[in-house]
Amino acid sequence: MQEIIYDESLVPNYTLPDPLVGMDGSPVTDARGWQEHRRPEVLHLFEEHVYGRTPDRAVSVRPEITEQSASALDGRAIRRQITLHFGDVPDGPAMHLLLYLPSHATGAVPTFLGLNFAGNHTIHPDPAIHLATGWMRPDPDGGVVDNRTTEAARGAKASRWAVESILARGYGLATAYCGDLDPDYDDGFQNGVHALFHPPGSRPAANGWGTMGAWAWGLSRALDYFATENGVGVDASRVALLGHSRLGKAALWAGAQDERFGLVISNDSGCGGAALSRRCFGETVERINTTFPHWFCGNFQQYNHNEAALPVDQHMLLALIAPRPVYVASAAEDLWADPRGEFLGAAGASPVYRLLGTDGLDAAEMPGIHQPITSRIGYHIRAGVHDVTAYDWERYLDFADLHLR
Ligand code: GTR
Repeated sequence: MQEIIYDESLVPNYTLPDPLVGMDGSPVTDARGWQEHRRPEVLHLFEEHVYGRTPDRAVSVRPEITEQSASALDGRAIRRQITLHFGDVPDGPAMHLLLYLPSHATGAVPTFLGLNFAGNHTIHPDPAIHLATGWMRPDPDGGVVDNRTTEAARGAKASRWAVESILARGYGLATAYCGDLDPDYDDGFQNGVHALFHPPGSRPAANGWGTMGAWAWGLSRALDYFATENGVGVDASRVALLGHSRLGKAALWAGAQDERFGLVISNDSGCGGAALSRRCFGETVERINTTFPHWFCGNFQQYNHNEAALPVDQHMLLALIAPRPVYVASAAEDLWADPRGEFLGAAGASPVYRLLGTDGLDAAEMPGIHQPITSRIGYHIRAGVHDVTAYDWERYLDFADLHLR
């Protein structure tokens, strides 16, 4: 296994693939060349080599509103809990969405959408939130017993979800437990939504989707629902996707594939997210593929300790979101996620954003701590550890005010 590098002077020399030069060597010189030729090519490269191909076969989705209240959170919110049942089989996979909307909203509102790690009931102490069902990874914050969540976990992750601030600033918040879509362990792709597409016992091909693909797929199904159910109160043209860490990787992949998402936020997404793989700083491709062999596609394993052979790097994932606003955030003590690599990922996407007529990332150098950049590619690094904090949310709300209103 490669040594873990936490020292800038040990970062190997590398050359990034140019997002604006096609595989055949031809330069991309205008928006049309990007949109019609290079963008599909780059998307295909990420499907083949990194995340795997998301099946395009449609499955039936049956929405069911399981609970709602017009006066949740002391009258501040409208709360809806909606189950999206996938496929026609009874007891098939289902995604349980929790939606809060500002109670003072008139009409559909811009809404943050993000998966959570430990169940909807962990994001706020609100006693009406349904307890998550299904397999759950043990949690350092407690509340998980025998891989099932319990009442003790209610509100345990509330510090990561600035629900009251989001509502006060006129936004909605929608979330679902990532394990509804695919439980986060290597089970040979038998459970979660993979089971809808693969006969029992079969594995996806070497370019088939893994867990990241399943999580991203679910985010798009939530957006489908918001787009078709006008009455639910979400403005589907202004949905800001957000994810922390592994769920930040999934948010970026969802935003790259599905151009309906209006804004995408990566919070400390690191390796396989916003950070450049070629830097080999902190978590590497080899380490992530070893610890989490189910996250990416089989082909990604070829790049273990072999990053230079990748036809892409993560700046090109961010470029796939162009010209839509994207925000990359780092934490100074989160070296595992390579803050500088995340910044350089954002910087590397900038030429595509500029080609498409935006200001891209308006920074020549990596900014200091707590000096947010708010151009079309946004970026900040805050003090502290791998987490989502009130500081991060304030920046995301400011960024959404600027770019999503
Ligand atoms: C780590 C993993 C990271 C990141 C993180 C998280 O164990 O190595 O890539 O995803 O988990 O999701 O918090």
